[in-house]
Amino acid sequence: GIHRTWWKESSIYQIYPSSFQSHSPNRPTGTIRGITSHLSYIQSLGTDTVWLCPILASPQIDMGYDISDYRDIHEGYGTMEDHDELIRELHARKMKYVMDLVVNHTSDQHEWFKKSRSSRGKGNEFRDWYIWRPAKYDNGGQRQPPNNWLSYFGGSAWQWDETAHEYYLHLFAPSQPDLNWENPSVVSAVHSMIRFWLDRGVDGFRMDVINFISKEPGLPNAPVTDPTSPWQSAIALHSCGPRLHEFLQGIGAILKEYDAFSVGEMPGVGDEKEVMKSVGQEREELNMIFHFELVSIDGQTQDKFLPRNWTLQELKRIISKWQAMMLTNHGWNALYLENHDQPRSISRFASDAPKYRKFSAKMLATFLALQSGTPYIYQGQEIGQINLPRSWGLDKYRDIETLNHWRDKVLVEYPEDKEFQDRMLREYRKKGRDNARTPMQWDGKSRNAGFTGEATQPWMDVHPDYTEWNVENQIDDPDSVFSYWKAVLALRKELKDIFVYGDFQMLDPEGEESVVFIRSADERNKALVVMSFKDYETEWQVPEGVRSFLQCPVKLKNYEDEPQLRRGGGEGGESSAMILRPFEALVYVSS
Ligand code: TEU
Repeated sequence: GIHRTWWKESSIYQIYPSSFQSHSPNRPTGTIRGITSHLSYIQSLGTDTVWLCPILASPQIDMGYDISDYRDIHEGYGTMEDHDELIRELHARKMKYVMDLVVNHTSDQHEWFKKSRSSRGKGNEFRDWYIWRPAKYDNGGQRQPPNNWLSYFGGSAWQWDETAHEYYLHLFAPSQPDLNWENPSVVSAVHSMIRFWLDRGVDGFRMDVINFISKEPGLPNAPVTDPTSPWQSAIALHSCGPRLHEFLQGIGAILKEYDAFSVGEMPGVGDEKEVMKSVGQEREELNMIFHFELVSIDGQTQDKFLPRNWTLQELKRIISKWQAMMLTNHGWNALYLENHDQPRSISRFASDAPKYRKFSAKMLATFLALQSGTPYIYQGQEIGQINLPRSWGLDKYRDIETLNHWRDKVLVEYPEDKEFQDRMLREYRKKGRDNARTPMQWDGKSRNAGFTGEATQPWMDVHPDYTEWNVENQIDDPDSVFSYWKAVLALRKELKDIFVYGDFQMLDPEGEESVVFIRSADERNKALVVMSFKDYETEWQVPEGVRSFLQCPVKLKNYEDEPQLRRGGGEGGESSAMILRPFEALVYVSS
């Protein structure tokens, strides 16, 4: 059987500190004390581990994923004392605390980088802490970057530095230089920083783009996949390099000493052998990883804002692949549909039309939380928050990824093409990271939804639908999205032999309308989970071996009245089809 442990049974609540809660009425962003004030709320949802996006000192070019001091708290969020208090309060509630570990890169304002860039001389012991390379010169004698790698935030992944006349590598913004993990001093500095936080009470880490820390030696050019650009997506060359597992085991050994938890963010990873090296139980590297196959389903590889048509069949293939992979190899899944980099799941995978929003939210909660794995709920997801209003212009957007895309790509490559520009603006509203970054909607009455004081302009506007969609309205309403999340997370815990530790079987892999799976502990204890992904009525033909479930109690449903079954002509008059209403979700449990 599966090895039992707390982080498999846990549900994790992700907080975006900038947008959660300000403890003071005149702050434009959330604060750590604001977070501490809501721990009972988080616990009442049924989540018992909290992951905070970066809260360390940072110039905030990329919302804290650009750290300038690994041992200090970002001023706008509070102090070290506030942070100690948060940890104390979490532990007093028997909750766990997961910190964001960002060690593929630092901010260019970090002391290490300031020293590194100061000279190329032999005496500069920090020079080799980052990835520096001399320029190349083309036939016309023009200076060129060392290779053709594309940065995630647009343009070349190399930045020319005037001080010592070399380029440095930055897979993200130029203000986020990549650390050189080939240098043992970098590795030991990271290790000691990890210990520093574990000693302060941190229970584990979410590791930012952790598969990027080992790159292909020699940093060769990437193959040309986009002939219209000099810069090419190089993920195969800058991720999962030859020393990745050595580095992960180095970190893993420290985590083991402290019995600490880990989840690695791993864009571009999908190969079973590679995945199992990182999360295979016996390898002691990571407990679980975030993969990107599901959230990449609707975008193109070279540019996520270029839409891609997808089918429900593809979605089911991805789910089945990861469920089977982990269950057969004793790995473990991290389940997510939302985070601070992704649009809201209702808008993306179901429907945010007023008539369907609540059904969609509940259906997706069922879909996420009842798979095998540890579910991550991103702040606001539990009350059904949706993407930015269609009416918002770019002036309300804040994210470097979207704003760079507009400035460096759309305006440069399509300066006259009004139609393309409008199309891209619509795509930002579908996939831009800002969709998930509006402030948390606590109440419907005060001007900033209770996020900060009414006289303060928040760093990002509150979504105008807060008047209706907010925590206060939902917390005591048994029919709310919040109450449904609570119920589904409680059911998962109550029947953990089935929902946490049980097997997974996808039914009807080809069907384009619904997702149906079976979770089972053994022959007697199992559940049938049925979900419609359509905004119209559909019919699901229930296979013979599955029909007996329809006599079992319905443990969860998102429509008030009973499921609509159609009786077949056969003997016994067993039901043979289900009529599913828009975004209907049903959970039958046999035991
Ligand atoms: O994200 C890594 C990552 O792959 C994303 O940048 C992704 O490419 C993009 O969001 C999808 O469009 C992590 C953090 O979660 C993200 O917030 C940071 O910006 C990034 O790393 C750099 O630290």
